[in-house]
Amino acid sequence: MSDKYSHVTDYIRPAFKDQSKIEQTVAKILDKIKNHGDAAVQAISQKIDQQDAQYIDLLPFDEYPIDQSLKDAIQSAHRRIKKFCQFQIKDLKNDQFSDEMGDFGFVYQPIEHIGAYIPGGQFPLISTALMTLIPAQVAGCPVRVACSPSDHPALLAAASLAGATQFLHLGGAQAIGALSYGYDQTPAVNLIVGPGNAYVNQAKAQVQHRTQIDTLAGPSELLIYGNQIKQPEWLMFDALAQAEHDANAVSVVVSETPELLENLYDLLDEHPKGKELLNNDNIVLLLADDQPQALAFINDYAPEHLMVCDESMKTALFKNYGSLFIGENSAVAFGDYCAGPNHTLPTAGAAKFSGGLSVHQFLKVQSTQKINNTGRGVLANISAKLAAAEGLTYHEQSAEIRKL
Ligand code: HSO
Ligand code: ZN
Repeated sequence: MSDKYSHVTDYIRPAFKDQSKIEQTVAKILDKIKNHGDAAVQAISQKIDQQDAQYIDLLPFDEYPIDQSLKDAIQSAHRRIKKFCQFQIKDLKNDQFSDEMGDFGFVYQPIEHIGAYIPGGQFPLISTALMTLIPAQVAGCPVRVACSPSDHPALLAAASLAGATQFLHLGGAQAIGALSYGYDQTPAVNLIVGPGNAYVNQAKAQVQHRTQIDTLAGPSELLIYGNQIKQPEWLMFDALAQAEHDANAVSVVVSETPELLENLYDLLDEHPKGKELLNNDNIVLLLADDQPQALAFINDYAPEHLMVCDESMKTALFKNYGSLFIGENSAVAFGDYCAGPNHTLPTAGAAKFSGGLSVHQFLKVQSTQKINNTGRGVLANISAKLAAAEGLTYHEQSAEIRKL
C-alpha cells in the first residue's frame, strides 16, 4: 500500500471533539433563557459576542448599498432556488377520497412560525439566507424570523429578498434559545432551520423537545468517487472548499485506481493548503478493491455531498447522500450558491435517514375524516371490539353509544 493513500476498510469517520463541554455550556445558556427570558438573551449575547441582541429593520432589496454585480448574483441565485422549491411542491395538493363510510383526506398546512439561523460569525453566509428563507416562503409559512450574528449588508439584502418577516441580529446557542423560547417581538417558533457551529447545533439538539429542527449539522463533508478524473485540479479546489468551512471538515476521495489517487496526492501536496489538509486528515484518499467495495463504503459513509465523476454511472447505486453531484461540471460550490437544490444538508451519516432541507419540511401533513351514518354503524362495532380488548372502557362507550 502506498503512503499516499489508505484503504477504504481502514477508514472511520472522525468523532466530534469536546462534545460534553459544549453540551454543558449550551445547557446552561438555554436554562438561563428559559428562566430569565429576554434579559438573559441580552446578557449572554453581550458576554459571549459583545453584541446587542437587536432587531434590524429590513429595507427593500434594491435599497441596500451593495455592488450591482453582487445584487445581480443574489437575484439570480434567488430565482434558481425559488424555481427548485416551486418544482418540489408543484404536485403536492390536498386530497381526499370518499367511500361507503365517509370522506377521508389529508391537508398540507404550512408551519406558522419558523426561525432561520444564518451563520455569520466567521463568514456572512449570504447564500444560507436564501436557502433557508425561500423554501419557508414558498411553503407559505406566515412568520419567518431570520437570526444571524452578521449584519453584513449583502446578508440583510438576501434576507429581505428571500422574505424574512423579522431580522434578529443575534448568534450562537443564545440565538437558538431566543427562537425556541421567544424573544421580545419574536414568538417562540415551531421550527428552526439552518446550519451553525457546534454550539448552535448542540442548542438545536437540546430544544428538540419543544421545537422542531431540520437536522443536526456537523462539520462539512465531501466524498468524491471516480476512476477517470478529467480535471483533477477542479476536484482539488472542491476538496479545499469544504475545509474552508470548518477545521474539522473532511473531503474523502474514493477510487479503485491507485494511479489516480497517487496523482491527486501529488497535486495536493504541491499546493500549500492541500499539503496541510492532507497532513491533518482533512483530505483523505482511499483505495477500494473494486466497485462493490467502493459502493459499500460510500453508502455506509453517507456523505453530505457526494460527487460522482463518472456521469454514466447509475445514480440508483448510491443510497445515502445529502446531495448528489453528477459529473465534474457539477461543483459543490454551484450547489452551495445557486444551482437550485438546498445546501442545508445532513452530515455525520445522517444522510442514512434524512435528505436536505426542502419545502416539505415547512409543511405539516394533517388528516381529516368525516364519517357518514353508514360509517357510524360499521366503525362503532369495530372500534368497540378493539377498545374492549385494550381495556379502554370509555373508548368502548364512545363507540357503543354511536351504534345504530
Ligand atoms: N457548503 C455549505 C454551504 C455554503 N457554502 C454556504 C458556502 N456558503 C453546506 O452545504
Ligand atoms: Zn460550502
